[in-house]
Amino acid sequence: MRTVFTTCPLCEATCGLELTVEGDRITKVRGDREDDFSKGFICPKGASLGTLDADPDRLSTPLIKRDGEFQEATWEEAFSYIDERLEDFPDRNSVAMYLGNPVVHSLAGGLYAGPLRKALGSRNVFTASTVDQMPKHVQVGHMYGSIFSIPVPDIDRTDFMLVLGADPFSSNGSLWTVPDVPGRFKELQKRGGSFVVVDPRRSRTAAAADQHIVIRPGTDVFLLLALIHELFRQDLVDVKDLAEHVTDHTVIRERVMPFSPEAVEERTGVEAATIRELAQKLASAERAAVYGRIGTTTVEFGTVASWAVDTLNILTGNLDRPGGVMWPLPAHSKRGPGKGRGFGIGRWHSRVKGHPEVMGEYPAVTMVDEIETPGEGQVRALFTIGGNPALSLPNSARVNAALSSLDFMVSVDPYLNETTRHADVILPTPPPSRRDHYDIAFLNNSVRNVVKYSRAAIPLEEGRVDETDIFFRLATIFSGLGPSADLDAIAAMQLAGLKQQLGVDFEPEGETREERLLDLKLRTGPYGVSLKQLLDNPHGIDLGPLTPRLPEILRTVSGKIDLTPDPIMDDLPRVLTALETPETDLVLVGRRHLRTNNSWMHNVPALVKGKPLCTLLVNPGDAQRIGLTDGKTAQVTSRVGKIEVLVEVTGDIAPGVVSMPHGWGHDLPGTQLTVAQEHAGVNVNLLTDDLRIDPLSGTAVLNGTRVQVVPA
Ligand SMILES: Nc1nc2c(c(=O)[nH]1)N[C@H]1C(S)=C(S)[C@@H](COP(=O)(O)OP(=O)(O)OC[C@H]3O[C@@H](n4cnc5c(=O)[nH]c(N)nc54)[C@H](O)[C@@H]3O)O[C@H]1N2
Ligand SMILES: Nc1nc2c(c(=O)[nH]1)N[C@H]1C(S)=C(S)[C@@H](COP(=O)(O)OP(=O)(O)OC[C@H]3O[C@@H](n4cnc5c(=O)[nH]c(N)nc54)[C@H](O)[C@@H]3O)O[C@H]1N2
Ligand code: SF4
Ligand SMILES: [Mo]
Repeated sequence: MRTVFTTCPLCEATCGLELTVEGDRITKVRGDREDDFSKGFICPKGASLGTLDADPDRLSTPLIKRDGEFQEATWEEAFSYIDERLEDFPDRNSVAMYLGNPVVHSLAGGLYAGPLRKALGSRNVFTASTVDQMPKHVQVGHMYGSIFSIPVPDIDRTDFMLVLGADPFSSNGSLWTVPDVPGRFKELQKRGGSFVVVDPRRSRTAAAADQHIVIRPGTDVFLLLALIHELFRQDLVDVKDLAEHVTDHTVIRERVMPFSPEAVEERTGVEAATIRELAQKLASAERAAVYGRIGTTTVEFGTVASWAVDTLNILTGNLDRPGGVMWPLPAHSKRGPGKGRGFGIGRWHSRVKGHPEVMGEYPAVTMVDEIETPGEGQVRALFTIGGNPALSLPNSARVNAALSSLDFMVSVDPYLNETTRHADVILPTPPPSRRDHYDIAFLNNSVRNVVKYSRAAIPLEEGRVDETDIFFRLATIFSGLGPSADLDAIAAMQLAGLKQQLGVDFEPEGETREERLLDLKLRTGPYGVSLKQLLDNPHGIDLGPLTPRLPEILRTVSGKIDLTPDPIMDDLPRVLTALETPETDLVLVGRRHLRTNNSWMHNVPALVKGKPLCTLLVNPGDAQRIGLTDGKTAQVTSRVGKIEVLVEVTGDIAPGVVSMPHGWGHDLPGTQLTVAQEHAGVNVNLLTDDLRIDPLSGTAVLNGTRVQVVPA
């Protein structure tokens, strides 16, 4: 029996875990109380890591589909087969790649997802970002010059927080790495601070808040613009120390003129007086932070709403200031200021619908167009890497049909699920316990500067291939080096090149290629920590509270924060048109439950037991009007589809709104998910509309889908 300290890889909170390991099994999981950052916090998902890890449905060997049947294969066979089959697709754009959420949670993804995309050399790259946070990347790209410069609420030092379209008590934070969200909000209240939640549903976060403002879905943009309007009207704008770093802020006043509290009152369902008070609260707080998530990004005006969130933080002088919103500084990041090249989209456009490229990818919703539409450059092969587009993308029926029409498909994924059943080759990734962990992505969003590295808790079995090696191997295949190139030699060459580029003369240390690369990044990073130091500190190293980063962080050409980027300003007329278009239909929104993780953790018995989680929340008034009964089934219809789902009547959801979680619908044939199949639920994305996007970022509209509901 051994005790191993590691980091939970399941969500963005990055909690420290204390694992008890017996033989090749995790027999107990606890929150690591000595982890300086998470201080022992753990949620039901983290607590079930042992079961997830040992899930008998996990694949352990590659599968190759021959004559419609999956057969076990060796790794050599699988890689050779992929290499051979790729010869059928000389046009690289006919090979697409879809990268999903878990890619951001692994060292493999952090180090090699970029090179993998590059090696493929196809313009048809899609990721879960465009069903999620892409508006935020685009907005910060335009304002600060770099897509990853997303400021995070400094919750531990703030006095007031405004949370829109997020339920961090359930999601544990997103684009905001903040272990123990409930504890930190409680601390905020204890020291006399308060927080307000804007949500059409009384979420767990809304229930704990000092004030819950119920809003009509998809209308946060109007509320946010009205708040900006009020700051100007009441003369509450005060950019404080930001003055020297921002372009002229007074011009914003003109831009938001049409969006008075009175003008947006009806459309948002939020009373003008409430909006005025909220503006005062925000401006009068000593230190305040505005935070918007899924309900502000996967909507029609995601980019403008994201701009408005940061603009509120700037106009109240709360950007880059303790207790406001701040930029973390990861230990592996490059030291010092970089070149100000600015940011733009549309370096190339998608073949079928002419969507501009954003961050080198196209909107995930257009993947089906590229697969379905004949002609030169038509996508005929697909690599899915840690993604389940068959459930996670809007208009899933169309997605599934498109996936089944492909000539060749490869999935890098531990499960035979709704997506990978369409594959010709599945390359299974090892369970979490068998891999080294370092959070490349989330240290960028962390509420404290921390750093931690953990080696695999249990050694990888003989004959298994690590995910880092799968990515690296695929990259060499894409690069034309064949299925058996010498990865060590290539990595050594790359490391030498990087050393030269960074002008270092020390030899990076570590047992693996990835460790040596990480050591090089860390030692040349802003704190100069080494891999060895991290290995000596299994609970992580605290590098202190966030510190101001202006102007060093800016990458705009002007060297200033662009407060009024043209693409965003040019979208305001569209916002105004929408404001003037009344909307009375019943609309559908999403939600998350603490015991779920998108589509792929419903195979863990402890997480799906009890009351069904996949229900349609309906307000009692609506239920009565429509004739729906709690515990009975409703038929829900949208432009794209029709489903039947269990009804839960509750006053927690606003009138005129129904809510359903995503990631369910595990009753499709050809999968191997024993537990999930018994708790199948229904796929909400059979209703969401693939034609609705935020054009500035290509992000799908997943909240505010018009639906008709009747008793089934
Ligand atoms: N209606 C609606 N739809 C939504 C959302 C919503 O709010 N409403 N949310 C959207 C959001 S925010 C997101 S991020 C997307 C997620 O969309 P996806 O990323 O497409 O889907 P996931 O459900 O996260 O699926 C993850 C896949 O990775 C596999 N996997 C698990 N662990 C690993 C691993 O270690 N390595 C590899 N290679 N694979 C692994 C799983 O088996 C699964 O197939 O869904 C989006 N879809
Ligand atoms: N337990 C759990 N944790 C997760 C995940 C999970 O599936 N389960 N997924 C992870 C992923 S990939 C992500 S991206 C994050 C997302 O993290 P969050 O953004 O915190 O996600 P949600 O819990 O879906 O919260 C969104 C809230 O927005 C509300 N909402 C819907 N539409 C609107 C609207 O138009 N306006 C407003 N103001 N509110 C609206 C919903 O009612 C819901 O309460 O969570 C991550 N963490
Ligand atoms: S909150 Fe997230 S990181 Fe923490 S234990 Fe739960 S799933 Fe893991
Ligand atoms: Mo996400």
